[in-house]
Parts: sequence; structure tokens; C-alpha cells
Amino acid sequence: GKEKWPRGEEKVWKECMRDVDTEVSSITKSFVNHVQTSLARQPYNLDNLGAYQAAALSVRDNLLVNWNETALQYTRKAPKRAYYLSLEFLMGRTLDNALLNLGLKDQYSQGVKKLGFSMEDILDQERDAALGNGGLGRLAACYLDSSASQELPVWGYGLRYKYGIFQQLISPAGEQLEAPDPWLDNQNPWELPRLDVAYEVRFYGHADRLNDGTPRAVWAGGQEVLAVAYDVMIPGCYTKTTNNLRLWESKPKRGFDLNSFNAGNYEGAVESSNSAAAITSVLYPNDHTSFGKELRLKQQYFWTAASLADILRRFKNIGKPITEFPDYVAIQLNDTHPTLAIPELMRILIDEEDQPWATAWQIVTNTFFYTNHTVLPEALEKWPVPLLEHLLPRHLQIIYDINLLFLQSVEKKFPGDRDRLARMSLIEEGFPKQVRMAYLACIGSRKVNGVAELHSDLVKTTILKDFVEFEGISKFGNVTNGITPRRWLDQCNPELSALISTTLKVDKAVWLKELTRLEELLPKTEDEAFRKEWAAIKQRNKERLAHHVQTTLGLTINTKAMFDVQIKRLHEYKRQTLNILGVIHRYLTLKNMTAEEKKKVNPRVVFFAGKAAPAYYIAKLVSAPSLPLPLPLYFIAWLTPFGTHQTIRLIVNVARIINEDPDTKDLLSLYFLPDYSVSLAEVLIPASDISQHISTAGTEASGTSNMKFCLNGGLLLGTVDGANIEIAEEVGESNVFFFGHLTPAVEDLRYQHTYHPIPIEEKCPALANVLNQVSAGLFGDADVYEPLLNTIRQGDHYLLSDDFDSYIAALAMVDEAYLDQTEWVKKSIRTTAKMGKFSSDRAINEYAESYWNIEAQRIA
Ligand code: 73E
Repeated sequence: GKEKWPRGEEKVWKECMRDVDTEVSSITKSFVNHVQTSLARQPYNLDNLGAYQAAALSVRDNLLVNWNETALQYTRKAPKRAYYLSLEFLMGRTLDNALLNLGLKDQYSQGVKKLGFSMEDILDQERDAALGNGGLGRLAACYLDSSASQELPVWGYGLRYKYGIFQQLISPAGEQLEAPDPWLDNQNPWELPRLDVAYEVRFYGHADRLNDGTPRAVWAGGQEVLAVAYDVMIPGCYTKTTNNLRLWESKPKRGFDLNSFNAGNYEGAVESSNSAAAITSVLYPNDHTSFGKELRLKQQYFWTAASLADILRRFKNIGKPITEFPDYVAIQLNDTHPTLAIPELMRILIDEEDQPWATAWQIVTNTFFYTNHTVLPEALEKWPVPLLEHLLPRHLQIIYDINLLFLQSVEKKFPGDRDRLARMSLIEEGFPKQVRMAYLACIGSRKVNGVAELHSDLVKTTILKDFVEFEGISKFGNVTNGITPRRWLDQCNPELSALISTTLKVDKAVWLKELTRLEELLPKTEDEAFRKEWAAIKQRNKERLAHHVQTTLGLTINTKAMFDVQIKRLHEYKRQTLNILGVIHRYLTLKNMTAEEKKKVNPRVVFFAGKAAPAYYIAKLVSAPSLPLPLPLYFIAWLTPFGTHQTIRLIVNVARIINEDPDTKDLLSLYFLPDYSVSLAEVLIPASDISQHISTAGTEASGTSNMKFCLNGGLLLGTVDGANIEIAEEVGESNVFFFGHLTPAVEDLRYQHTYHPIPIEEKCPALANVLNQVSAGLFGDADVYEPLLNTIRQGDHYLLSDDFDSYIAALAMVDEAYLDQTEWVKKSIRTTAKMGKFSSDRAINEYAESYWNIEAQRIA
């Protein structure tokens, strides 16, 4: 039917439009005002997207006031500030978060209702800002929220990618297809273009040492591009403090080469403008792999150079001598991606500020802090020396100089230890030689940390062992990751948040910033009415998820079943394959059961979501039309989706069979939800009964979704890895389901796989049977899966065959525990109650106190 216009109450619309002084709230007025002015739209036929934009602009006005006051106060008081350099900020949506942090959600909801809109529909119009791959990028976003909420003077610096993480489509055959994510297409009301804040960044050219008794050199020639700032406001929770996230966009310094144009070379004239814009065009979608691509290195330098120039300019405004730089500035390096900031600051101090080498190095090593996020060898960044020499000739000189002095000091402490020098050199020998970025980040920083206890120990005993021996243990620490309870409880699970406030008899403004107060829920485990309410909320969250899947995918989900969830990037080490093979095992077991036996089985719905890294994505996006045909063989191999792509395909095809099997479908069903995102996580996490974090021990540095599930009362099934260990320490081992070999066993097991392999039929008959059923074509496409199955039969680097039996046993324990619903709900309450430690407020305060030495600033 035709919609009636205007929506909502006509009187309210009219009064807002005439701006007469009535009882209509200022919120409604500002909303209508933006419809008429900023959007230049007819108020009477506004759609949901327009309403979202008007609401966003109106909220933005509120934020702007606070943001300006915060900036002004930081400038006036000039406290020491910290800067978080991250190539990824996985922010998700902003409107709901801003409304909650401002404490204006109820008022806005009522306001838009009067105008005929539902807040839920409006919020749903917003596109995710998905400028990140996974945990590392989402951690950066949580840390910004916590910094502002804790009133700490912290700014983020990143890149304004035109395209975020690709959109994932799943073909009917189960193949992952990637589409670009043009997230800025509808305009982004949350960013403020700062065309006045721009820096020139140089690439290529030549570097000539002055050889005048100083370490100076002149770097000239090459290409210069412009970095333009876009600011994103970061509101704290119930505070005026509104910090800044500054994202750089690349632009050609001159849009157009007039000489070439006049010479009739139109293509040549726009070429430089194309290559400059390419730098910030797309986020690299491969996490845990270092690709060595020139464009990625350009991104890293472009971003670090612009950020440092900006930080230095701000420091100079204070008017202090450059030697006091570290008293005013701390820079956190989020993994090794911004490591070029170290030679870049050396370059500025030496070549532009004319400082002696030792002074410059002193400043640098008191300014930077380095967080390592992974010990997987394939993720450790190394850049080929020839590439660096070509793109950043001066920086390569500086890196060689740093290395020379460093190795001299190592030689002094360990005379004659040639092996040690080779191991510790910043330059790895080989063809080509490569720069080891983790080593450079380590020696150029004041402190180094890992992201969970186990991981930090592994950093100290494996990849940076020699550096601990040389520099002393006190330089190396741990800051266990955290998550913001604003987004990951209050926003995604409003009913649970409300129940907690009522139960604790304290406003959420208090406990959301003092999360250990959740412990006060503990006595409530013995309160039956409370348990009922707790369980009812979980049930409604499951129904909300089911409704979402129904409306987006047209699938009907059994909400009476246990919801079992594994959502994260697809990666061999995270072992989604173990999970799907476990599902197949369950299916085969059910198929062999009598009707009587089946009656004792609790129904289970298994959810997967996650993106696999497309190795050829960038190539496809940038140069798809010009691929040479026919393709050489090695190229086809490279394009063939492998490993994780086959796992997705297996999941989809297993789902197709078992969801239709009348023998089992009431007891087991399986869904792969496409295009996993922050917003989808916000629906999935509160609905989970059990979630899986099943990496091979020692491979998942921390994990952060484990914390999100537990905070929402979902129980954890996992390996003894990363932050799972600390979660268990907090909630008690009886409230988590652990399985699998421990970290110290992994090396030996891998050795056995290589040198004393045992046939899988012997070693793990249950797993062998599952693999054979897949090979036999039970789920179709048998030959497609053979390479994947063979990685388990031979080599088995991630030890699926070693952990399978204990995994199946752990799943059975989950089933058993779920049968006793009273006890299960108690576990659920206890889990939430003990999650206080994992607030990102705790983590950010550790950085502020023990690393950066910065203090909270009250914005009056
Ligand atoms: O365990 C997670 C950790 O919780 C780890 O795998 C992830 O970082 C999270 C936050 O600390 C991570 N991402 C990357 N390395 N570790 C990475 C590597 C290269 C490119 C992009 C991301």
C-alpha cells in the first residue's frame, strides 16, 4: 500500500519546520533542521536512509562541541599524549555507540518515533566502517573507546581506505567470492575532511650523505604525494572527552601533469594522479601473511611519515627543545606495520633537525612502544632490501647504520659469537636480503609487549629470545587484551545490560566503567527467579538471531536448540576444519542411533562465519582485465582457492546435506553465515550458548571474541591457548571446556609427524573414518577436498589428528552439561560475573601507566 506522508505526527513536523518555541524537544528540531538544510530534502517524504543521515548529523553536532573542547584543553595544558599507530581500525557502526556514550539514546528514540521512524530501522541503515581484518583492527577500535572513556589524551592514526575489507559472497557451490566494499558511497557523516591539514610524502629518489662530519644526508628527487587528514570523533562513555582518530588519504601533489597533457599524452598526464590515489585505495585483506608487495610498503611509509610530521608539528607548537620529545609524546606501534616510523623519526632528527646520532637514537628509543600480535613465522614482516633501497633509499641507509651500531654492541657483550650476530642482525642474509621488521621494532622501542600471558612468554622465549638476553628482561612485558563493554555488552545486549543495572542497583554509567563490579552478580546464581530472567534473555537473543537469519537469508532456525558458534577469520591455525570434521562425526553418530537413543540427544545448531584471505584479491582488483591468457601453470595454482577456501566449501556442502536429512535434522543443523562483520557479531555473540576457540596451542596470541562471548554469558569450548587460559583462571576451570595438547607438546608432536608418522587409521580411527566418508563423496565434490584432507593425513602441521579425540570428548561434555539447565545457567552467570578483567579499560590503563606515562585529563 501507499505510505501516508508525513510519517509520524504532522503537528510535530510542522512545529519543527517553523522552529516555533514549543514543547518539541531540541533533538527533534535539530533532526528536522538537518533534513531541510544539510540534506536538502523534503521532510514529508524522508526514507530510512535519509532519517539515518539526519540523525547522524544531529548527533555529530553534539560530538563536535565536546571534540572541540577536548582538543582545546589538550592544546592549552599540553599534557604528554599517546598516539596509537594502526593500519587497521575495525570500527563497525557509529550511531548507536555515539548515542549510548552520550547518554542520548532514549531521547533520540522518542524523538524519531514522533516523526514516524523506529530507531532500530534507522540504526540498521548504517554501513560498517570495516577498515580492518579481524582481532588486531577491532582491538584498536576498543582501545580508542576506552582511551576516551578513561579521559586519556590518546589519538589514533590510520589510513582512510576507500575500500574496507571485501564483502564476502558464498556461491551455491560454497565458493567464497569477493566483492569490493565501497563503504563511502553514501557519504560518511562521521568524518571531518581537514583539507587544511596536509603533508608531502616522498618516495624513490636518491639519498646522498653529506660526509661533512655529521650523519646527515640529503634525500631528493622521486615522487611526492600529498597526505590529507580526515578526522573521526571518538566519544568517551559518559564524559565530555571526545578524542580523535586521524585517517590519511593520499592525493597527487599536482592533480595533473600539464606538460604531458600539452604534449598530447593524456594517459601519461593522469598517471601520477592514479598512482598517488592508489596508496589508500584498499585495505590489504590478508592477515597473518607478509606479502612483500610494493604498494603495501608504500601504505606503511605514507601513513607513518604523515603521522610523524603531524605529531612533530604539534610538539613544536609547545615550544620545547626537541630532546624533550619523549616527555610529551609516546607512540604505540600496533604490530610491526608502522615500524618505518623508527627510521623516519631518525631521518627527521638527523637530516632536518641536525641532531647527533646518539641524541636522535636516545629520543627514538624513548618514544616508541611495540606490541607484537603473533608468533606465526609467515606473519613476521620482512621487507626485501632492494625494494627498500628503491622506494626509501635514505631509510635503508639509516637501517644499515642502526644495524652496524647495534651489532657492535652485541659483539661487545658476547665477543666472538658469530652465530648470535647472524641471528640478531636486522638484515637476514639470502637472495634477496631482507629487513626483519620485528627486530627493528624491538631495538627501536622503549618497551615490547605481547597480548596475553602465554603469548608474551612465547615472544620472550622464541622470536625475541636473543633480544631478551641482550637487552634484559625488564624491557619485555605483557598487556592482556581487552574489549569495550560498551559495544560488547551494553550496545549488543541491551536486555542483559538492563538486568545487570537493576541487580547491581547502580546505573550502568558506573559499572560499565568499573567492570569488576559484575562480581556482585555471583550471589544471584542461587536466585531462581534471577536465573529464569537470565535464561529468558539468552532465549530472546537467540530468537533475535533467528529472525535476522530468516529475514536476510530466508532460513528457519530451531531456537530450541543449543547454539554453538565459531566466528573468526578463516585460518588453518584456528582450525575451523577441526570443527566441521567434528560436526560430521556427530552426524555419522546420529545416523547410527536408534530412535530411543536419539531421544536423549539435545538438539544443536552450529554456526560458522568468517572470511578467508583471498591471495589474489589485490591482483584481481587492480589488474584483472590485463591477465595474460592462457595463464601459465604456476599462476593457475596461485589462483586456485586452497585450504581455508576448501573448508568453507566443505562447511556449506555438509550443511546442504545434513540440514535436509530427515533422520537428523531436528537434532543437528549447520549454517555458514556469509559476510561476517562487526555488526553481525553484535547479533551472534549474545545468542551463543557455547563458542569455539580451538587453535593449536601456542598459535592464537590472545583472541578477543572469546572475551565477548563470555561477557555475554556464553560458555567457552577451547584449547589451552591465548587468553582462553586467563579466562579460565578468572571464571574457574569448571566453567570452561578445555581440550587438546598443551603448548610445550606441540614441537615434539610436529617432529613426530615429520620423522615418525603413524598412519591416521592407527592413530585416530574416528578421524580417519570421517575423512574417508568425505573422500567417498558423502558431501559431493570428493576430489575438491582431497588436498585439504591430505594436509591432515600427512604432515598435519596444526595437529588435528592429535587433538581430535579429546575434542570429541569435550563436545560430549558440553552436551552433558547442557542437559542440566539449572547448572548451565549458573555457569553462564558466573562467567559473565568474572569477566571484569577483560575490559579494555583495564588494558588501556596498563598501557597509560606502565608504558606511556600519561595521565587522565578532565574536560570541564
Ligand atoms: O590472537 C589475535 C589477537 O587477539 C591475533 O591473531 C591478532 O591480533 C589480535 C589482537 O591482539 C593478529 N592479527 C594479526 N596478527 N595477530 C595480523 C597480522 C598481519 C596483518 C593483519 C593482522
